[in-house]
Order: sequence, then C-alpha cells, then structure tokens
Amino acid sequence: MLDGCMPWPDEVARRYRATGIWRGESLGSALRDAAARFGPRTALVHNDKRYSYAELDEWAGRLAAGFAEAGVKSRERVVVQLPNVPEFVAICFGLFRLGAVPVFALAAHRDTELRHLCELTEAVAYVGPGVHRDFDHRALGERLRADLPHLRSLFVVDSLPDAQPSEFAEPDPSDVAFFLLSGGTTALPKLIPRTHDDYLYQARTAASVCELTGDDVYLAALPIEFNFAWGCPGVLGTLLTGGAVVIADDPSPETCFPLLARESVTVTSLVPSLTQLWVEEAGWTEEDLGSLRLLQVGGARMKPEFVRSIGPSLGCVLQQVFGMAEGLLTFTRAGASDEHVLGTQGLPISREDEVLIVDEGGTPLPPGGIGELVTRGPYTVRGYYRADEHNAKVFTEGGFYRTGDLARLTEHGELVIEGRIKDMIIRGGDKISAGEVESYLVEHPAVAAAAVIGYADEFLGERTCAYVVARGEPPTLAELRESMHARGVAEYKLPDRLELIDALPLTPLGKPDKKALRSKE
Ligand code: OOB
Repeated sequence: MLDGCMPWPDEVARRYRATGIWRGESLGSALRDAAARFGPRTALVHNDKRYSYAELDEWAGRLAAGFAEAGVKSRERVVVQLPNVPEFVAICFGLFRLGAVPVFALAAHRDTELRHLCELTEAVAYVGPGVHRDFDHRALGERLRADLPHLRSLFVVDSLPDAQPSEFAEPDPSDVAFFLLSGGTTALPKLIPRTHDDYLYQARTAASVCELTGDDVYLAALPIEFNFAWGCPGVLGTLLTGGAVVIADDPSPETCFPLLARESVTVTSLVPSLTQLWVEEAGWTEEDLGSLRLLQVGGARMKPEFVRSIGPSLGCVLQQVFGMAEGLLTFTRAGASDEHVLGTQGLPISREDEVLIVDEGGTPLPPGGIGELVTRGPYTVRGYYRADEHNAKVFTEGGFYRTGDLARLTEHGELVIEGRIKDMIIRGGDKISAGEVESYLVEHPAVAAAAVIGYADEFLGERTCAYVVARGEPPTLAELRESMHARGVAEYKLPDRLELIDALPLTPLGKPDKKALRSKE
C-alpha cells in the first residue's frame, strides 16, 4: 500500500479475498466492465448533456492518456476540486485507470485547506473549475504552484488534457484508489485512504441493500465528492448497476425538483437540513415528484417528529443512514417496522461489519448501554494517511476505529446514535454531550434549531452556551432550562448561557459549524 497508509492485516485481507468480499478488481476496470455490459444506456446526465456508459468509458480513457502525457504517473496524487459536473466522474475514472490517486477536496475549500491537502499528499497536480461562484480557482492553483515545488501541473475543467486512449498497467486493487476527507470540523481535514477493493465492496453492498437496479435513476444532489453521494451507493453504486446518474448543480428544491420530474429520479440522498427544505417545499411545488421511491437521509441527527414527516411529505420511502468517510455504513431497511425506520439508524450494510459499543476504558458494554461506537470491517480504514500519532489515539490495537460517536444498539442490533464524544463539553467534573443537550432544546416548541458549544469559565474550566434559532416568540434561557429540568434532565446539563441567532452556520457538508460559533466567543 502507498507509503503512509495502514493496510489491513495480512490474514484479514487474505480472508476478504478468499471469500470474495474483495474481488481484486480496480475501479477503472469496473467502469470498463460496466461499459461492456450497459454500453448504450445513459450513465450520466447534466443539464442538457447526456453520456452513455460507452461514452463515459471512452472519455475516462482519453483523460487517462492525457494526464499521462502531461506527466502524471501511477501512485502520484492529484488534488481534484470541482463542483457537481460530469467531468468529476470522468476525471476520477481517468486517474483510476492510470493508477494515479485523486484527493477529493471540497468545492468550498480555499487556500488553507488546499495547501494542506497538496502539502500532505505531495500532490503533483491540481484540477479545478476555473472561476466558480466568483472565486478564481486557476489563480488559487497558481498561488499553490508558486510555493509547492512538487505541484507541477494545473488543470481547469474547460481545458482538460486529451489524448488517444492507451493501455496502462492495472493498479493493485488493494492499494489506495482515492482519498476522502474526514468529516471533522476541528482541525484541518485528515485524509482517508480508500482502496479499490474496499470501496467497490462498499458501493456494491450499499446498492444491494437499496435494491438498486438498472432502472434506477440516482440524483447526485449533495456534492459528489462527499462519500454519501459518491459511493453509498450514490454515483458509483448506480454506475456499477447500470442505472443513470443525474447530476444537480446544487441540492436546493428549486434546482432538484424540476430535475426529479424531468428525469424520473428514483433515488437520492440528503443531509437533514436539506431534507427539511425539501419537505417544506414539497407542500408547494407543482413539479411531479412521484418517481422518487427512496430518500436516504444521513450525516447528522434528526428530530423524531421531523423523521416521521419525511416519507409522507415526499411520497417515498425514507432510509436513515449513519455513515462516515472512514467506512462503516448503517441503513434502515425498506419494509421494516416504523420503529426500525423512524427510531433507529438501521443495521450495518455488511454482516462483516463489527460494531461494538464500549465504555471509556474500551470495554464492550452490555446490550442497550450507551457508549462509544467502535468499528472495523472490510471497508472501514485502519488508519488515516500519514498520521501515526493521531492513529494511535483513534484506532485500537485491534484495528477498531473509535468513531467518537455516542451510540447504543437495540436488541435487534440496530444502531441508535445518541450524541458525539468528539464534541464534548467538560464542565467542572461533568462531561456534557453537546448533541444530547441539543436534542432536548429542539423539543421545545420555540426552538427551531440549536447548537451547543463550550466556552471558557474561570471556575469550571468550561460552561455551556446554547446558540438557538427561535421558532416564533424567542425563548428565554430560564424557559429552556425549566423545560429541560421538567423533562428530568440532570442540572449540570442545563445551558449556562443563551445566544439567539438567525440561522446556524453550516459546514460545507451541511452540519452545524461549531468552529464558526466558537469564533464568536
Ligand atoms: C457522513 O460522513 P462524515 O465522514 O462527513 O461524518 C461522519 C460523522 C459520524 O461520525 C457522525 O458523527 C455523524 O457524522 N453522522 C451522524 C449520522 N450520520 C453521520 N450523526 C447522527 N446521525 C446520523 N445519521 O456524515 C456520512 C457518510 C456517508 C453516509 C452518510 C453520512
């Protein structure tokens, strides 16, 4: 495996291969295979452009040859930062063909993050969109190249390299195919090496749990570089199955509802905040949303009564998804009880996923106990890239990833997320889960949304501050404390301070941006 990556132990990898979980196939050859099977069918749709499987395959081949001619070699890293465009898919497959390794930057990243990604990976090239949303990515690329000697080439999406397709040596399927970014919002992003073997297994397994067929039409509404939209089953799972991927410029109902109607979209995935917009807009729209059969929602917690409204409002099956760029995915299953679909985040997608709930000392808790979710399996990484020190903290000796999420398992093995350990407030001797306090606050009728953070306190080290978006008449701190008190919540969890705010700042992936809140302190 690429230097700086932690492989699965030999005997585990041997078993995954022997049992066919890992097929020893590269992502590039998986597309070639799909093109052979589904050639003339539609693979990608974007605005008025449509690409068949055969065309996408040919395009990827030309890009691979073009990148090679421009000097990009196997195993070299290429930072790719693009909005939702079909080129993203073609470029990635082009790089996979070549054995080069795309690094999935977020479209919203700027100099700091990009510099970090280029430095950490010693990237030889940057692929950007030119000017996008008033930001000049070519100029950004130039600034990076001026400072980073290993960054040799810049490519913009409207003048990509192009050459006659040629054959390249197959990359090792157990090696890194691409890097995802960790979802953490605290430090600069950690890089997650995903292999051909593990990611193909994830996308195929997710597709099978979602019962995808060649008749499905997946709408990529979220940013494609987000694991959720890329491979859960997302773009990749759809392409492996012979379905069509419709690419949306942005995830708003204004953009997506007409696409849903025009392309008869059957499946899509959203984060909760966007789902809320969709649900609200669904009551007003004149577009026909009737083709949508499955909506996956994940990435953050949802209010129970909101969860209940999603399926009926959008006329589709709701699938709750708990996921992480590091690997593990849990999905609720279609046709299961309301209790399962509305009250849990579902079951792991693979029987090979090992999911444990442990106490602070790492000891597994009895069934039903709330503790940290730790996991390992055939598509959960064993370490971040070039991060030995951090890895020693967040991976156990047995190779389990400590998610930092607070969860429990039901008697049927369903996962229920209860909060986040990694987002914790230590108030005197008491530890407070921010997610837990938020879930109480949003139960109050005058609270539309809430985010809880710690702030420095002379006496206790830290105290809690609740940032609240009001619904109607703004609540007072006393009212919120009283409602939590009346609900039977421990006193130390009641917020010390209230800040009313018009809207919670969100990270590029649609989660509450607590770093932005902390910067107000
Ligand atoms: C997804 O991936 P990431 O890597 O951006 O974030 C992972 C973290 C989890 O550790 C957890 O803290 C949180 O996001 N999370 C959820 C959740 N799904 C993710 N918290 C509560 N409820 C959920 N359903 O966010 C992601 C990746 C693939 C699919 C879906 C989401």
